[in-house]
Amino acid sequence: MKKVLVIGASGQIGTELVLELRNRFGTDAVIASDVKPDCPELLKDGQYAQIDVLDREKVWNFVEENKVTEIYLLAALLSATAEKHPDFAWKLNMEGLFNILDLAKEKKIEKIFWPSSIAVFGPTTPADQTPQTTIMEPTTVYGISKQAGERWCEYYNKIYGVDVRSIRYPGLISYTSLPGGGTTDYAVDIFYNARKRNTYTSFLSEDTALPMMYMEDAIRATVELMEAPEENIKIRSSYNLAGISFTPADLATSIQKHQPDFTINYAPDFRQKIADTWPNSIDDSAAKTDWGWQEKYDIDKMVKVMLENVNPDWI
Ligand code: AKB
Repeated sequence: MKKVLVIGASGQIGTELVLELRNRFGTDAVIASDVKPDCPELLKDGQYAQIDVLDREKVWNFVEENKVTEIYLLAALLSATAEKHPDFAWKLNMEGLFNILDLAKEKKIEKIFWPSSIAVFGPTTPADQTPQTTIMEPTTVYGISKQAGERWCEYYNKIYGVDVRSIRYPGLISYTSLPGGGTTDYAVDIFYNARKRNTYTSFLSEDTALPMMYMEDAIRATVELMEAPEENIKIRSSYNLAGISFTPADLATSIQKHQPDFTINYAPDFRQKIADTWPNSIDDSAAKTDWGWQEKYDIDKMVKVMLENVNPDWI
């Protein structure tokens, strides 16, 4: 029987992923967990456990006691926070991954999802339509941890037969919970500020193009990848995934179609340096060929949904 454990369920991806998995496989089939003691409001209909992925013994006991078959490991420190806490970022992002990979190596679970990121690329990577396989010299702690993680995922698959699947997420845009600690977070903050103040000061410059994606597409991609037949998954490091590529100025123009008086200013901070090393756009033809990936949201469709749904009182 399928029993899914989502680790890091309180985060931006986790909340929506648990909702979608419960929708597809039933509430009882999906356990939400996070290091935080309290279950997020939206996930209170099902099982919740406080789990620190770094507590290997607790994770392993929990998995055995609850007969978990699949794990989605989302607990990680993102790019901006990782630069401030490099030691802890490395520990959480790497040790957390090993704790879960080893569970599958010992045949205690069947399948793992682990997210990588566009942060695996760096200043020497071709920035436009970045290919699946290319130069990867990341210069951030987060990017280095994700690149190392990719190599380990591929190794565990090749050497131990672990069924681990992964996506290089672009910046993700959603309204059910706030993102935390990423370089792409401006593309979420802007909507709260647009609704509350009709103005926004972007921490990235107006012409900084980055790959982004609306959360519904990202969640669908994640579940489609995990449900695809094992033989279709040819890439065991991580799949490139493209959605929408835009700059802060493009985003402001799209918002102005709904709020013509909306204004944007630019005050780049330390995150600009991180963004400057990341791709402008991504080639995701491998994901399309191998498991039939297709995005549904363009910038205008995403902007309309975000403006309609963000809660301005959250900021
Ligand atoms: C971040 O900005 O750190 C993340 C990512 C692109 O992985 N959103």
